[in-house]
Amino acid sequence: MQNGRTTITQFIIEEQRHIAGASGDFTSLLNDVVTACKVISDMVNHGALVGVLGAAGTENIQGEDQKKMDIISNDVFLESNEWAGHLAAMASEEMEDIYHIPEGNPRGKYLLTFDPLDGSSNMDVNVSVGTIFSILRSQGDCTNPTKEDFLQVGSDQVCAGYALYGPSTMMVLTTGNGVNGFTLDQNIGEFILTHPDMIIPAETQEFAINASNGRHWEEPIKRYVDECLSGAEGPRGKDFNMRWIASMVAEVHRILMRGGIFMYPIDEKMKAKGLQGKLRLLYEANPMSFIIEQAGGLSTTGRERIMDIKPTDLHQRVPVVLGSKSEVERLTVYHNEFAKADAT
Ligand code: AHM
Ligand code: MG
Repeated sequence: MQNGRTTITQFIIEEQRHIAGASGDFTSLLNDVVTACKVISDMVNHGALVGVLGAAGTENIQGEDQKKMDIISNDVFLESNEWAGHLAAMASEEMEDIYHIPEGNPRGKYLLTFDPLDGSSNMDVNVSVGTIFSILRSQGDCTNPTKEDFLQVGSDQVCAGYALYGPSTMMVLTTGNGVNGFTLDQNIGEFILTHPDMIIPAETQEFAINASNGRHWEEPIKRYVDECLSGAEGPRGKDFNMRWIASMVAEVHRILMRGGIFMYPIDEKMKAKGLQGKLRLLYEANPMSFIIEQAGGLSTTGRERIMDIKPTDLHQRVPVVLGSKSEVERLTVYHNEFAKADAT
């Protein structure tokens, strides 16, 4: 406790006490992840003062330009988590192959996947960015892990979370027992429980999509967005609001706080390039899906539940439709109706 307030460490320790056979390994791992996020938060916060803005001049495995902070925050995550002996290996959006724990360091039973700085194109314009992570149990040999060990369905995640570097820095976590939010108290350097038992409001009148891709969308997405835009005079009978921050962490956080739906669907332009979607299953879609479902929402590709997908590749991409339950269900119905009409 901290002046009657619950710190994130205390919260995790108390949660783990209810789990039979918990050895303290997981608590300790999560502490290292939290430390990494605090370090990244500090750098994001100081921005130009510490020379971390701008492009790195390199590309990641997906052929995307890397920002300086993409590389720095990736290194911070590796350094914070490679020494304590809780992990068998790590995988990141910014690295082509899995990261092996250096020779001489102890190894453990968990795997860590992360997107160290999601929405990093927002860094240079001082808009919210975040870190997304997921913890899996290693299924194979802890001493000699392979890429295949990471290819687990999302429903097998042990823990998922994100840090949001916004007006305040927040950490939102699930270990499969609801979703809790913590705010970083900069004065004492601790995350404090400020948002217990987060639940996504069921009713919503807000949607989020990059509308500049509108001409490439599939019919079900076009129909859904058209109906929202028709407002009170249209089939939905109410006006909708729209947001697009281009920062998934900020977008998901808004949905947790006041409801809504977030869509990054597959479109004709992606299909022509042989892409399955924009967002990555292991580093973005699965952890966010775990959080959304634990907060009472739904997360799908439009066609199937994201956490049921058996990954075939470390950097696999998927379409993402997540948020308030009734809206995601409506989009699933539109996809099913479209598929039926297409088959006849
Ligand atoms: P990143 O991991 O390279 O930052 O890309 C993921 C981000 C998401 O945070 C966001 O939802 C999306 O890309 C925005 O894409 P776009 O610029 O096409 O709107
Ligand atoms: Mg990302």
